[in-house]
Amino acid sequence: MTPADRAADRYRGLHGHAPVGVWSAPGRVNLIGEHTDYNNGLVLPFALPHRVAVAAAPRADGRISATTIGDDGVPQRAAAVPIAELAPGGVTGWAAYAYGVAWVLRAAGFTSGAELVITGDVPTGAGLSSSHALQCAVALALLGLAGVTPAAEGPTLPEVAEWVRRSENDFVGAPTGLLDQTAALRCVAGHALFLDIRSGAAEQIPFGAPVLVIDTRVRHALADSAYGERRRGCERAAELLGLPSLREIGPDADLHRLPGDLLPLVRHVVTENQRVLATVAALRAGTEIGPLLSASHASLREDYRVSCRELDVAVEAAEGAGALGARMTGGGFGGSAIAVVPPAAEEAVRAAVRAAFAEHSFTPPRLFTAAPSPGAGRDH
Ligand code: GAF
Repeated sequence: MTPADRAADRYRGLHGHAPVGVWSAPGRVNLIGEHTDYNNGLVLPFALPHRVAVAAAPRADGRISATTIGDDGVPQRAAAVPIAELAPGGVTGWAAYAYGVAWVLRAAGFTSGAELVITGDVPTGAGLSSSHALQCAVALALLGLAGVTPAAEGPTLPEVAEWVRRSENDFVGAPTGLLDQTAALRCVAGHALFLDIRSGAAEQIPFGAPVLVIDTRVRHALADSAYGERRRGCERAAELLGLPSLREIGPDADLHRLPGDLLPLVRHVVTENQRVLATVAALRAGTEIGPLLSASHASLREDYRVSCRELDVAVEAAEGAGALGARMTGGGFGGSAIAVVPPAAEEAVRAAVRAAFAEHSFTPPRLFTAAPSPGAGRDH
């Protein structure tokens, strides 16, 4: 059963009638372009086949209410709240992600109540953007109940991505960029999405090959605070250089004016944008992208310092067993790595990663291959 079918089925079971519709959105991996989005830079994500689905129907009382179905199948219901009364800090936990979207849509003029049932198969806490999949599916569901399909009429998908970012920054309180929402909303099957955050220009780059995803199954406590610190470091560096963002760094910029702790951050962002361009060029030319992925990982480990032992072990083991390239994907400090692996080496790479994790007494990793899959949309 797909997440969309399961959401519809569970909605019927919980509420005694069918939902008006079901909408879903995928998780993502970022092929390359890490920690560049909030620096106005370049990213290249693709959508996973795993999705979060939202079955929805209107409520006449102006309230939003949501139930999630956990991996164990047990429903967890968040209290119904009048949309007019939603305010940052007023809702915590998973419900903040869903209700924050209603809060931001209220400001855009969408104020009707809704009953939601949410379920999905995007691994949670794995750096694969399950929370953005949830937020984007909720956004499409709430707009869909109002009779609006983004792109066809009314708000565009980039506008919806911007709303979702605002709900995450201002309602949930996480200072993230635009990568994940845009990936969930705008990716298409068989392609990676080459996105320039500064200009908003987006191009679909054909990329059909599955990559190996290695979920390390750890997320270090440092992740959230370190993300904010890195972001503030980049903003401070741009300010010291007198630039609106690190994207505006030209070839003549005197980076040695920067304090020693900021220089490596800037070096990562500048070289990562260059690697995204080189990866897009390699995909177009049909040449190898693996070494660019490995160089990205080295830069995230040495300069940006957002990797961790488990991610490094995964990358080293994959490369040592025949992967053409590998890197952490997403924010870092745990979560997932990806590896580009020739089909003939896949079994050896999987075995090597498992063996390396066992040798270090890490929790066994979750391994799966994923090919670029469809973005968000209406299922029923
Ligand atoms: C997380 C954030 F949500 C994204 O905005 C992005 O910054 C990413 O980390 C790092 O590239 O997924």
